[in-house]
Amino acid sequence: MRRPDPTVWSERSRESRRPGPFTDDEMGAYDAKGFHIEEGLLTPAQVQGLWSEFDRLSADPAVAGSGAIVREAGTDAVRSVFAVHRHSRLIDALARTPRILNRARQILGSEVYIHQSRINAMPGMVGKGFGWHSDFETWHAEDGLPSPRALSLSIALTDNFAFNGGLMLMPGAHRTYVPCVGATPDDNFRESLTEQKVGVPSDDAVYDLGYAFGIEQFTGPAGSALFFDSNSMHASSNNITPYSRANVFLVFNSVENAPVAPFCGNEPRPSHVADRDVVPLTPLDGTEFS
Ligand code: 6CS
Ligand code: FE
Repeated sequence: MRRPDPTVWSERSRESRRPGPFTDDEMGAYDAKGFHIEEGLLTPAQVQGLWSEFDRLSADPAVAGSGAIVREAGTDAVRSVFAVHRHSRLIDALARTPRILNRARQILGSEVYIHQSRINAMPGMVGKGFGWHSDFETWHAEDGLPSPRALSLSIALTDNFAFNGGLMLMPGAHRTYVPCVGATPDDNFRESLTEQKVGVPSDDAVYDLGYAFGIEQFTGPAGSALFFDSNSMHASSNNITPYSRANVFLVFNSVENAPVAPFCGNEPRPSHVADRDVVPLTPLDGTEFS
């Protein structure tokens, strides 16, 4: 179905347009493609700080006890750590850094909060990819977000190459919403975060979108950033190289897009995967994320 919603919400009406860090050209490109890539959003030192947090959180029994650690099927290797903004003051500060927070506000045209955060480790040799999907499909059906007024920021914690699972996106496909047939199993997240089988587009839909829009890939040195619309069609392949592809993801949702009852009819997902506490993020008091 054609997306009825805008992509850049601050353009809804000129007077509501939010100035912000993105230039008009960058906003135009984001509107058309559904994503924006830039190198050097973070310095190597800042990346190192996040990497240390990942190490700490991955080994923290309290984090594991909360269910926030997802391991690769059949191994002990960490696939994802969720709710990292809740367990790490440094990652909370990253989300509130003005030059990052204001980018999300500019695109979403409102105050924002974190719907979900995670570090996807994509470990070398054993990191499994993510099949083609729209995050919004899940966040609408299983978390109850009414519209795609949300975006993800993915920051590379290791060099992202074409060969070690770099995230692929179909430029422009975010304007098509692919309904997924079938009922959502209860507690689907217990399987979907390791391998998503439900709520993914049919092969025919992937063929149609792939041939219509093509594929681009987020690659770049550690510290590079990808901002992408919640309804972008994206995927990543298995990582059979020795080089892990670890990225931190912050999902900014508009405070005007608060979750309601999940549209699939199931109970809401747990807070470490979908935070239902809609409190606008306050910017750090001018101090840069250290
Ligand atoms: O279900 C979710 O929220 C997660 N699933 C995928 C495949 N991407 C977004 C998110 O991490
Ligand atoms: Fe995703």
